[in-house]
Amino acid sequence: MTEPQGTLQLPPQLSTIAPEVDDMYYVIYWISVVFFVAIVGATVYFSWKYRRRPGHSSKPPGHATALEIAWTVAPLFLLVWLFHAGFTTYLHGTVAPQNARDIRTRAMQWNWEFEHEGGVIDELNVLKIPVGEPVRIIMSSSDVLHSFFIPAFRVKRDAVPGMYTTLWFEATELTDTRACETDADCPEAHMCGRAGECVLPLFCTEYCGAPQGITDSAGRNTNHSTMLADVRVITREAYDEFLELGPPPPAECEGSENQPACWGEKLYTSNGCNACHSADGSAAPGPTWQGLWGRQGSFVDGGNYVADENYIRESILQPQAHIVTGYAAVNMPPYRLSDRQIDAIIAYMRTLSE
Ligand code: HEC
Ligand SMILES: [Cu+2]
Repeated sequence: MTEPQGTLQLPPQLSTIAPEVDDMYYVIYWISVVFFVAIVGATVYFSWKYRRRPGHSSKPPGHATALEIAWTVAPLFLLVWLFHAGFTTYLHGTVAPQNARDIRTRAMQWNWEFEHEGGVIDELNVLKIPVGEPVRIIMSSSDVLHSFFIPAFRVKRDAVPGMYTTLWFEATELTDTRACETDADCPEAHMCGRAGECVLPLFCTEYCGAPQGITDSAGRNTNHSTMLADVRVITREAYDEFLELGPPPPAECEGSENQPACWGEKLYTSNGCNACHSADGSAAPGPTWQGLWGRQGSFVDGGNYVADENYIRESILQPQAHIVTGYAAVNMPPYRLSDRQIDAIIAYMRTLSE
């Protein structure tokens, strides 16, 4: 596999549409160079040829209709052709192929959230995509105008509050995820991502943020120029596995002695379970999770249960299947969590029953 090379002006072409976009760019670039040289050259030449000299007086030229028509019509053809070629490329980048994988993308100050098929929501600011498959990005914004830009793919479009915008691309190369400490350790057009591995950068190119260097209480950036996401092009197999298993445990839980429970506790708050379930036995709209694991209970429509793995799994995915006695007044919404995430929640619940 040869590394696609960038040029002095443009980064390497890592998507199927990149060559088409670059060709268009170079056509316009060279047309501009040719006209620039011709016009400036003629100006300089005529200024010298018809400079003021003693014994020469000006002889104003007459009117050359044929010449005037020629230099009006010739650029017209050129411009119409340029419009046609540019618009065709634009349409290629806009209309996604039928078999494209959908990724819902939510832009917010100052993060990117990606939701894949089946409702799998990845870690914030991490975009995983399969190589060699068209991917459609369906964007929305929850606050202000943002703009989605991946230079190596030559795609860019605004994320607008109150409407959906889409774009699509097909990545042609796996991301070289070698370990890194700074961007300089990574190949051309890559940056050193949050996991200490090289990734492709996804920028927000809209000025959507506060002044430099302001961070919120959680230490997150609140500055649009650092509203960066890591793009990782992975194999189809790895992508399918990701869709099935969901996102991996968060990095903060690495090295924790009960990693699944640590992850489960994070999911408890990040999914808002804590709004209805307490972890310490205190009263809440839903049953407390303290002592839930292994507890015996009854349903409003009769029947008893013991809270085991299958029961908890069903309670999360289809909460309305069985209603716990005493809790018929509040409806728990169904959650789309992966098996691994449910396992993590169960691991956390178990720590509340010890
Ligand atoms: C809007 C409030 C609400 C939210 C949010 C909520 N639940 Fe519930 N949950 C309930 C109520 C009410 C019940 C009891 C009625 C029932 O069985 O549906 C319940 C029941 C359960 C049960 C069975 C408890 C028992 O005592 O048998 C489990 C397990 C559960 N929820 C897990 C979760 C998880 C995991 C989340 C977050 C991903 C969550 N819930 C979010 C309201 C909520
Ligand atoms: Cu932004």
